[in-house]
Amino acid sequence: MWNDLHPLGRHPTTRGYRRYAWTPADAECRAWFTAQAETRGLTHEIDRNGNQWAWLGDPARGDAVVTGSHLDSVPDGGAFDGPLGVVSAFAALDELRRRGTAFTRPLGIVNFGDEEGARFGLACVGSRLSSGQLTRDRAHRLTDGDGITLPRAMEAAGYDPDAIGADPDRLARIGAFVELHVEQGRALDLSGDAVGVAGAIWPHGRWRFDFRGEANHAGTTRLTDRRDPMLPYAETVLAARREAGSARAVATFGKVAVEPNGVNAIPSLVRGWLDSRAPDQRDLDAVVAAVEKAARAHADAHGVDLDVVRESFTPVVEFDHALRDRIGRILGRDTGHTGHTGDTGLTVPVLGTGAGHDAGILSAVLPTAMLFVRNPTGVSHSPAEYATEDDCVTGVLALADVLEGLIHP
Ligand code: HGY
Ligand code: MN
Ligand code: MN
Repeated sequence: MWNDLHPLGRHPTTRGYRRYAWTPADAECRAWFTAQAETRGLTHEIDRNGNQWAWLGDPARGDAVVTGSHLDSVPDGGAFDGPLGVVSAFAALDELRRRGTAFTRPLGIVNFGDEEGARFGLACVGSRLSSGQLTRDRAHRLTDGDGITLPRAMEAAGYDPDAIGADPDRLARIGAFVELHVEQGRALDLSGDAVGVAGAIWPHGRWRFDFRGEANHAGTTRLTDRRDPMLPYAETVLAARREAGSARAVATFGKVAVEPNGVNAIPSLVRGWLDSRAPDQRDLDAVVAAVEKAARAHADAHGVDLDVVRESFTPVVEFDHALRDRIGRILGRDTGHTGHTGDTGLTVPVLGTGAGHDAGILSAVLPTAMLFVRNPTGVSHSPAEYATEDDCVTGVLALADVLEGLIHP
């Protein structure tokens, strides 16, 4: 299963993945999902927002147990972020069938569309739309770097952009959603555990900084006559690192767009995207405000105009404690974890994370939980992202235990 998915959307030289929403690579991954569902005799459907569902049993009966994740990637992302959760979902179903589990509740497997927001800039579009956290109008205004809007991209892929929107009836059928995900950090490597449970997701967001200066000749324009937007941008990148370092936060300018982007031209416009995250809202607000303040001061000093637009934001997520603890007991009992017993009394590590997930978005409307699988280097959003096969198998068995425990409490 893994080997069938592995080559899809992988760049031949960087070896990273470029599985962006509504592109041919995305369609190939969707075809893979459909094939996996069909070989298992599962019914399958794509909902109005492009999320894919495979079902054992009739979801209309309600109280379904659902697991899965996403198949799209960041630019040159790794093989595990998202796909590990979807492959493990199908493998866990195979394991439950091997065990002879009686499925007294509908079991669903999901591939959420456009979780990374790599093309249109907003994370978790599929799950935000379905849970009513993103309106159709706002989604229709999303535009990629080539000026293609989300509706145009959906139509080109054969989907109806006017159908998108909240899907409360579908989500009301779900009793619990459990997402397995490769850890994007080293907590499990440091604790010596193969699997952990998510406690919370930090509040996090994306802000676009538009520095507008004056295009001019790089060779003939005196330094004093310049209004060069690259300078306040560069100083703001350093300010973001400084401000995050002085707070319990992270801040990254990982994407920049320069117009006209000529070697011998002073730019007219430099667009930089800030990704910032912190354990609590107060820290996050303080860091972003400080970065914006610094950016404005630097822009003024260079005679450059600045606009700051918040493009994506997710408040802190505290996963459902009852579901978390139930899963922790299932895992602690079955896997004999040597992990530390935190304040939850669980023997399985409970991890906070700065990474956003569909399980975080859906936690606003239904009980959700996450399992993390050890990532020996912690590296993610990179072709170097990795998890050992042994740990991935342990993750599948843990997910099977959890699903069985939820179906047969
Ligand atoms: O950016 C994130 O936290 C996630 O990978 N979408
Ligand atoms: Mn990711
Ligand atoms: Mn992910």
